[in-house]
Amino acid sequence: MAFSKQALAVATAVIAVAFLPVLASSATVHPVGDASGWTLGFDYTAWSESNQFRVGDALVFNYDKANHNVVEVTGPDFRACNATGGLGAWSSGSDQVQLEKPGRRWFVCAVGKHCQLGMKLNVTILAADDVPAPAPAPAPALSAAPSSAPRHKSGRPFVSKW
Ligand SMILES: *[C@@H]1O[C@H](CO)[C@@H](O)[C@H](O)[C@H]1NC(C)=O
Ligand SMILES: *[C@@H]1O[C@H](CO)[C@@H](O)[C@H](O)[C@H]1NC(C)=O
Ligand SMILES: [Cu+2]
Repeated sequence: MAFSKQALAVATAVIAVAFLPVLASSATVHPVGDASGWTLGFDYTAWSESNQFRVGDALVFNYDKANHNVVEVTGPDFRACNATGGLGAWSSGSDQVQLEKPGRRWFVCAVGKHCQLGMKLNVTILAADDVPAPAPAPAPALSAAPSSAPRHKSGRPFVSKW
């Protein structure tokens, strides 16, 4: 019965590792535009590209509600800055938008020419367990020199003397 116990242990370990990224990752609330918020004169394309959005995360649009709003549109309407057929609209000045599904979503400000001036954001939402490019495990069979393996030169923690 030693074999089946071992098999069970292996299966348990495999299941634990398979669920680790899900357990380790927590939902992130992304403040759109960071400290700038949702406003004119900000590059939301660059902001979007520098963030990673996952199912379960949320966007928060913070803005002056006297001057701006948030309207969700389709991809073509996003390109055309056409907010008339909006899929959703927010105007509280602090709007949290939950990202429930993987895929793309498009948001614009529908005030005046703000969208044409750059108040437009699209995000690509990844599946919650879609781990981007994990570091490949080293191939143990190929290491001919076991004790002279190169050591990390950086990342050594600074140890302060008390
Ligand atoms: C959305 O953003 C990406 C870059 O983040 C861009 O390549 C794409 O053209 C944008 N527009 C639409 C309609 O998806
Ligand atoms: C704007 O979008 C709506 C709905 O998507 C569409 O019916 C309308 O024709 C569009 N207007 C323009 C000017 O593209
Ligand atoms: Cu605006």
